[in-house]
Amino acid sequence: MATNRTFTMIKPDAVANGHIGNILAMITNAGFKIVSLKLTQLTVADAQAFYAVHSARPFYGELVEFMSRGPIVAAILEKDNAVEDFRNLIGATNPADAAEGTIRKAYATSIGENAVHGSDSDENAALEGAFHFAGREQF
Ligand code: 3AN
Repeated sequence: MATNRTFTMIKPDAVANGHIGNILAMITNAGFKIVSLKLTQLTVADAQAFYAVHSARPFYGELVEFMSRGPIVAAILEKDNAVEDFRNLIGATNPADAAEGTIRKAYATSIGENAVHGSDSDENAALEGAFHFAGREQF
């Protein structure tokens, strides 16, 4: 996958709270093009695999339970400097530290339930996008 792509999920908290439309608007208004998009739900096994890198962290069980408890929106986004620019758009992991104008400042409720995921590297963006989308679903 090209390095101008990143991967995001609108997490179960933000979907349940009715924020899909507003979050997608913030994403497209910031200049990202949506190249893949779906409403889906992670199984417990999916969430364990997706967050395997965090398996030794104390919050892993809570994170897996949260991420599999309801529907999410998965998307691949395209923009120059996509990974870094999207991390700036979503804001700090803890919404208490997130800057004004960021998605987490607007919609996250806690460090665990923080509304959106954004890939942290080009390599992970490619892996995470491929986790959710077949090649024919990437435009
Ligand atoms: P980010 O999502 O900003 O990249 P990571 O990669 O450190 O943050 O953490 C992945 C996810 O794990 C977060 N989005 C959040 O849902 C959860 N998480 C991170 N830190 C904590 C924590 N201290 N307590 C509970 N959940 C956490």
